[in-house]
Amino acid sequence: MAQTAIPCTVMRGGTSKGLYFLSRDLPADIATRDAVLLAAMGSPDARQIDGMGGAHPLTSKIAVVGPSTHPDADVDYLFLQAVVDEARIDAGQNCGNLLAGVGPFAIEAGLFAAEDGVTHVRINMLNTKSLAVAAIQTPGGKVRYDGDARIDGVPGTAAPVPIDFLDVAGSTCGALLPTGNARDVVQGIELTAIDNGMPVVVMRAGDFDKTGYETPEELEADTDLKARIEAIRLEIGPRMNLGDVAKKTVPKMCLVAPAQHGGAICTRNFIPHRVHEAIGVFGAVSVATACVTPGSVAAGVATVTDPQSLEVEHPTGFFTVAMDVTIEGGAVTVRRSALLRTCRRLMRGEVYVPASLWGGA
Ligand code: NQM
Repeated sequence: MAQTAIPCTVMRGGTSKGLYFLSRDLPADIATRDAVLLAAMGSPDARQIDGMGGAHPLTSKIAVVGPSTHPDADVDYLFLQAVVDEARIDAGQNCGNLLAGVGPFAIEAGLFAAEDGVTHVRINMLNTKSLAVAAIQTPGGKVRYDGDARIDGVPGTAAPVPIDFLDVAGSTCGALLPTGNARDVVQGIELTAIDNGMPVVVMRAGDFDKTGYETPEELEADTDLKARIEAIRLEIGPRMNLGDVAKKTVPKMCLVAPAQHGGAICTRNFIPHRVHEAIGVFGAVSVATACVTPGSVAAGVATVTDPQSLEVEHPTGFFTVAMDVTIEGGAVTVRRSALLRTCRRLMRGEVYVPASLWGGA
């Protein structure tokens, strides 16, 4: 079979892993691009055996990076989720984990010149039309991957990649509280629908007769629970301005319980059908925002000692979200949120797809 070779880098970004491409190396036509990316990943197939995907949503991710089309940014970043067992590339959500690798990838690819010391890369996140600033360690003008920063869900330590978000509130749903309420009731379950960078539905684990401290495997094995959560997701999705969400990866469905280890809140996050081993970046930012939103389901469960810095507990540790929020008359305004990630370049080379799909750039 004739094959087309496409330049590609594999990176761990935060607690996820994916393929990074320069936009100029992929087909411009979206249908052709998606067919090429599905072939590169090996989707649809539960094992993704004929491609690069890792058979889980967290390892079946793609970052497409190119020159900035925004006057205040240095590079464009488009996140694409390759659905593991369906022939579907989903551009309907952002990913703050792969985001951590975008700056290093752009510098290594020559898209953006590094400074000696720390290079601030301003990233135009195309999925949510919002901006992030990532600080990349670049001693001597070269990306440094090793360092002392530790994030839960990743073994060992690496160079810190602190990331700031300025304008992500309501970036997918049009409003921080897209239903207009801090609390709604759907199918008898009280919930908070929120979007501070990721559409998330927060519900009490106890309302499903769960502790909220189960492992992801235990929750995934409970088919009744999954069916109830999916039914709520399908009903609340359109009310969050997301339309029919049957074939979408948003909203994420988050079960919360009181913190167990001194954090603000404990989470188990359905993304939306598998349960996250940790929690997504914007998922954590959205849950943290819910914790400081008066009247929300999360606020009723959380212990918030410092609204500027919240520790979100998840199955493999903590996710710390720094926030600058003002709360006036029950309305929350998020000025800025920030967090720490790490990343590592794992491989650079060419990924092969059938030439029958695309002949190359
Ligand atoms: O919420 C998982 C991940 C994500 C997305 C998901 C993410 C985010 O952990 O910003 O990072 O919820 O799909 O990579």
